[in-house]
Amino acid sequence: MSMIAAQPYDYSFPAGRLALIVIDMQRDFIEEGGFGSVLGNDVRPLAAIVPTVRRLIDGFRAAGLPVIHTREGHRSDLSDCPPAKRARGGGALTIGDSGPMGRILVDGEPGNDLVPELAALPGETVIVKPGKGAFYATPLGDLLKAQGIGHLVFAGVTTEVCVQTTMREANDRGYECLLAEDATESYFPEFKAATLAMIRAQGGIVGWTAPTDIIVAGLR
Ligand code: C5J
Repeated sequence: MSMIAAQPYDYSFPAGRLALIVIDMQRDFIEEGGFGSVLGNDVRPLAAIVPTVRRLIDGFRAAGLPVIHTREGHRSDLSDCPPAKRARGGGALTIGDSGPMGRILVDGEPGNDLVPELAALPGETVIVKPGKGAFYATPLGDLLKAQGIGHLVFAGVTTEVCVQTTMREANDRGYECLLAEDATESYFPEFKAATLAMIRAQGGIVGWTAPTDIIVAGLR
């Protein structure tokens, strides 16, 4: 087993059986005019983690380990978007409406693209997900099973919504989950801090956390 110094205690993983899941590093959340900013958020803290996420991705690529990207996106007819989700937010624009980067949170629209610095390489998987969790209504679980992966490192946005939801989904399915502390971000610093704390509380009830540099060093 290989080991990464983490909280609440060291994270062990079998070499070659670890994958990185990068959650929703798409323009909708990170650039002005997307879903995040339409909801009234300041997107700059999320944009600031792009170089750190890139360092983590590069570490996995250099180690020959899988990098899986997700995007939160709906079909253009919104048949996979519950009316309750569409109604939420109360802003001027909502899911499916046309904004400065095309239709908001719709697969195939410019705003749904990953930010260019974090674009998937040919051969890397991109999961388009209609929910906050990446296992719900996607092939992610089958894909991981087929590759024999039981250990997952997480990065991306937002910490307390799509990242945490996916980590909890993964945890319930038996995956050992490690969150890269500085490669995830929230529009609300207090929500990020609380999420990191609750993940690693009670002996790692949802998983582990560690800084990106420590994780990358542990892959070598
Ligand atoms: C949100 C996400 N916050 N990717 N999505 O609606 O966290």
